Amino acid sequence: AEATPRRLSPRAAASPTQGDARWGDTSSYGAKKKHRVFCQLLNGDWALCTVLTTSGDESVLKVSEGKVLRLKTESLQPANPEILDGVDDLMQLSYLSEPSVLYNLQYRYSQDMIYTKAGPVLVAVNPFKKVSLYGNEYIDAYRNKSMDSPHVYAIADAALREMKRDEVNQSIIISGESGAGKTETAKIAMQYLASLGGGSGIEYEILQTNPILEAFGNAKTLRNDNSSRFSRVVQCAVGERSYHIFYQLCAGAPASLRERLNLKKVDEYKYLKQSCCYSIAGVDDAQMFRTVTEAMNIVHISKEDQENVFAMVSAVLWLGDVSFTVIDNENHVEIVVDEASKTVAELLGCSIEDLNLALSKRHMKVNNENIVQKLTLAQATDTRDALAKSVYASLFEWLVEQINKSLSVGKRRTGRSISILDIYGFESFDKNSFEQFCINYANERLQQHFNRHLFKLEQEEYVEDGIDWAKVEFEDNQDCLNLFEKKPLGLLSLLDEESTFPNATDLTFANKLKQHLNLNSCFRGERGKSFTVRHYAGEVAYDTSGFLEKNRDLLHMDSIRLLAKCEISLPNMFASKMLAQSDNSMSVPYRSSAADSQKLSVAMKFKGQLFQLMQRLESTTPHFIRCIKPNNLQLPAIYEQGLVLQQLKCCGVLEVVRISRSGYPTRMTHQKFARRYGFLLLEDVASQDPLSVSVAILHQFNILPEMYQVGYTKLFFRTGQIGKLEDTRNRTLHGILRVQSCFRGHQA
Ligand code: AOV
Ligand code: MG
Repeated sequence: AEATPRRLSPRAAASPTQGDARWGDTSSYGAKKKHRVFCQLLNGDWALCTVLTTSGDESVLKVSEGKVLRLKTESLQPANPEILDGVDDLMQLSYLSEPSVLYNLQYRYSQDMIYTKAGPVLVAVNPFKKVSLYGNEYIDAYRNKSMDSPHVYAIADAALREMKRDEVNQSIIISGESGAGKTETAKIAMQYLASLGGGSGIEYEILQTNPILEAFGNAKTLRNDNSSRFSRVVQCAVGERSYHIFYQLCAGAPASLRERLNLKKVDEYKYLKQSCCYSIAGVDDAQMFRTVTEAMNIVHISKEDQENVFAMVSAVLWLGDVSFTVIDNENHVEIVVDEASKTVAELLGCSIEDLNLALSKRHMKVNNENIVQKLTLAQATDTRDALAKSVYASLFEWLVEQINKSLSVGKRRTGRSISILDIYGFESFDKNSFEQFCINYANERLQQHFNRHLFKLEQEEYVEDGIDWAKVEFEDNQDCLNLFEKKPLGLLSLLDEESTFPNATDLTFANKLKQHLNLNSCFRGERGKSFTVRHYAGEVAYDTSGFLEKNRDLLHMDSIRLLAKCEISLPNMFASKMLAQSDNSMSVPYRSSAADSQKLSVAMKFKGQLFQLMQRLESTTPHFIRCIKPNNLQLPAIYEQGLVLQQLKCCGVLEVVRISRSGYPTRMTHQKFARRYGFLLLEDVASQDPLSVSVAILHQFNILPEMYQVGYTKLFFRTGQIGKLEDTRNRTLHGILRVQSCFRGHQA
């Protein structure tokens, strides 16, 4: 409400829409009386208002009832005509500026229409409350096409139809930031597909995997009470929790199991204690434990395997409590023989001596000679934590494998699939580390996939309608991908090279990057340990602190050998798998003399997995869903424009819009165009065919030849063109109405 004249905020000033012809001809826009325009308030939000008067370079605006503002006319952005309020596809907007897009999404959101299309992409704004858009009635309506407003169901349905029609595998790619609703959306898509089975059979079993995967793979974070996570066993920030299953097991295990696994209360474990957070509002962990075990029964994980799984969960918790005593004046250590170490040894099925050996010594081969190095307290603690992490990671992998096996046993397979990908989106924080580096690299790859797909779709439509395709420009992000992937002078190769030098530090790494990459247009060296990458979604400054350490993430051979020795089947199996992985580490075997773990670096593994994923996706027809988090409070009915805008950019939604803008985003059949605007013509065209009428309209209104193309069935327009015609049409209609009412006035 405290709107006063102001300059554009830095955020708005930096936006790609300002003065950018590709976004529509906003620069030539002059505020006319009664026009609807957007003005920017003090808090940076855009408000829809009406022009009362314009004089000189200033306009007087009505912002709301009784609220009037005087602003520089050039700071205003045009708004779309009222008939376009709340359209269900952003592509239908005549002005596609940032305020227009934000307004349209907000308009729909306030009416619980959380889904909107942006061309081929579905945008989903998290309602943070139950919305009545789901369930069998809706599923049926989308299946028999009696409903066609944008929806996850519509996407799942399209995937299904196209899979059958084209006999091609499909994928539904869901992205967005933490808490935006990716996992919920994935579940809604699964629900639609599962309903095909009529609520039983394999589809039902697939749905039942959700509670299991969430128990072992999700945790409470500050941004999301049910966040899909991947590494947080040994470290957890205040106010967050580790994986749900730890709390569920401690709260819900029956007495006999509790005794066998020697379970304590959650606040007695070091790993869980550090965050001072043990419960989630509205969630009953004991009840969830029963849900999880029930789900495990349904997907045929045997009671024995379940017990083994929980034994590993307990072992991980107890590992955190294993402590060390210093045995000499060089700070070398041995494990303390107490309840913690005894319990771990028992649960894993090894001896205390073996556990001690693995955690307090390191065996190395130097110049073909075996030597044993004693570990310091810090090294031993790291080794212990690395073991806990890898046991948990192996456990998760094993569970996924079991579930996949059990679901495919004896089941008929058609050979076609729909994959649902729930993947973290582009991240840009105040401080960005190795995690953001990997995530953003993955998103850069996905963005390329997305662009190419979009490009193909557009091309097909243009070719089909016989228009000149060469005039459409697309930007590619290949340069940024090269910056990451080029050998030997790309970010990933340089990181790996530096990771193999025992004396390298984060600073030497940063300097190396600056030395080799400073001429790359997507790269900029910063002071000290930082560098900036120009991503498709904007620039991100990375701090190299911890990069080398995180990239090495060594699990020492001693730990793997320990697991291999264990008598219990699970750890044993984990170890043989890790050994197999390290044996065929074809690329970049670690030459480091500091540790003889023949192991791929984290970045290389990540790249390998990403390539596998991309390969799989390339062979599918993709469907894209972009989830948006409208506020950070996880509360309903709060729509923060700045937050939404930033995500629209990061999710590539504004980019889709921009890409489409560089083509001919507005399409209208000859018939519809002639019907809608034909009456504006001065000459009589009643007898002419729609195409001739259309051409006459284009001429009369001086629409420049480069602003449109005439296809076989449709007219294709650059942005903003239809908006102009609509304005004229409205003015003319208003004129006619005025004349009519005047006429009626005279009659009276
Ligand atoms: P995420 O998967 O994108 O975050 P979730 O799917 O877990 O986010 O959604 C976060 C929360 O938002 C859920 O627990 C719900 O309370 C709410 N929510 C999301 N979508 C809907 C919906 N369609 N209807 C009602 N509530 C919804 V992360 O895994 O943290 O990146 O790592
Ligand atoms: Mg998630």
